[in-house]
Amino acid sequence: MGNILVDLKKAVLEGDDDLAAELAEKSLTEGLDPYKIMNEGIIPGIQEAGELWKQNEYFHTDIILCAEAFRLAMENIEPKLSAGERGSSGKIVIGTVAGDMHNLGKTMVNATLRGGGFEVIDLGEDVSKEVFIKTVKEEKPDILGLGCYMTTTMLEMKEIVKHLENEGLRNNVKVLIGGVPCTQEFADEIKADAWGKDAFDAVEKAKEVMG
Ligand code: B12
Repeated sequence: MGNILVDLKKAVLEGDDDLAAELAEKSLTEGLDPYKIMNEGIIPGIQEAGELWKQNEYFHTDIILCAEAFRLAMENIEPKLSAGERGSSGKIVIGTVAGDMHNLGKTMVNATLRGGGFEVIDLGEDVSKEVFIKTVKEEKPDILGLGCYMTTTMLEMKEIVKHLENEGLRNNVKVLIGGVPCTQEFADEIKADAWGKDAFDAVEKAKEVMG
């Protein structure tokens, strides 16, 4: 019997969405831990696709197929990751900042946060600072999660923190940032409360800033 997670990684890497969805479901029926499926099957597939893109061996169209395979595989395991009691840890509004359409990392963070008992309101991608501010006012979340995946959209996070200050909301909400170009130094620089390195660290940091 071959290793199903190796096959799942390959399906994501090759952008075979039907197969990726099928293997994710099969891994669950075989009793594999959903976190293991995500960490050892789905994530390595998309990571390797990113590497191939960097080396100009994959093109934009290849990555789009990989992203779809990633999405369908995650769709199957997400309900199993989200086992925590909804809202027991706090409420978080999350979104990808303006000008940025990446969402795979955020999808995973949403799943682990829900698994950690957070109520998650996902505003989607390319979210303007006005929408973030309006939602903070309306939903009064404990945490505002900002995802940013390109160096070119990083400063948008600084703007959002500034706007929270200007609107007198900064003390009401913790700001948690994440995404490829983010670092702890950058979080400090823009006066965010914390930076989450990956989907698991996101939950740790969310719990930490909640005290
Ligand atoms: C997949 C991908 C795409 C897909 C996105 C599909 C989708 N639905 O998201 C497509 C093909 C559409 C795409 C488009 C583009 N992309 Co792109 N993309 C990638 C790629 C290969 C992988 C990103 C990814 O999903 N990684 C997997 C996830 C699981 O990892 P992650 O995002 O890091 O998330 C983890 C952590 O960061 C953290 N985390 C994530 N979010 C959050 C949020 C919070 C609050 C917290 C606490 C933690 C956290 O937890 C996650 C799980 O562990 C990266 C390369 C790379 N190395 O990242 C380039 C990359 C991000 N893209 C890049 C570029 C340039 C583009 C385009 C401009 C290309 C173009 N010329 O059209 C467009 C931009 C479109 C736009 N306006 O946004 C560049 C950015 C360079 C830069 N300036 O910084 C990268 C780095 C590639 C490169 N080396 O050049 N892209």
